[in-house]
Amino acid sequence: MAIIEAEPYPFEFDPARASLLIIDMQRDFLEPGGFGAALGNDVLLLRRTIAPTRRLLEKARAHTREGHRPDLADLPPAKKARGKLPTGIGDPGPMGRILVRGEPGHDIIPELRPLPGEPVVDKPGKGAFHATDLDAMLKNRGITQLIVCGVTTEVCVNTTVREANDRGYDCVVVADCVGSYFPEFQEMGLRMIKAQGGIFGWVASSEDVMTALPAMAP
Ligand code: TIU
Repeated sequence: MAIIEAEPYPFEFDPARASLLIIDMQRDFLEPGGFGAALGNDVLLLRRTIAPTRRLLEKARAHTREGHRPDLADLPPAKKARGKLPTGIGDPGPMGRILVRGEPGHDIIPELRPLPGEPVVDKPGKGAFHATDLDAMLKNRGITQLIVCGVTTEVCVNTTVREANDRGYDCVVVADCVGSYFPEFQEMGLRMIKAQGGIFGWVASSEDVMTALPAMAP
């Protein structure tokens, strides 16, 4: 057992039961011409998360990707219609069809590219547990604690942490490894998780997680 200095109080970290979960660090969210940009966002705001996430990745790894089947059979019509976007999910853009599996924009960004054999969970929703094998994969490996990085703080990261909390996982969200297109949502997205005695989980810095990580199995 190791301790991660975290808010609202120190996290009792059990490396044998912990997994690093990196949410949707995809070109479609972090590079110009993808879904994040189609929504009207400055995608460069998310890039400060890359270097600290890379440092954590050298210790332990598992990724998610938001995206849909090429035939869009798993895309709810409500999700497609949302925002009335001129270029939306499934439409062609500079990085291929937006948020479609197999397209360049759907790839994890090159800086964090998964290693061969590394678990990658393809998810059609914002939460990583909805319509995926993630819960079974974690349970089969005896994982009860998640160290969570990725984008965006208030959308896919928050949704996943809430889903994980309801399924009995303890989550530590790494503040400098999660990012939002909106600074106020970054702040509030983290405050919501750790408020009320850690109602959904803990928040820690990558430095404090790194200090505890040497004990974690790769
Ligand atoms: N739009 C936005 O902030 N996020 C998403 O659509 N997906 C994820 O957060 N991955």
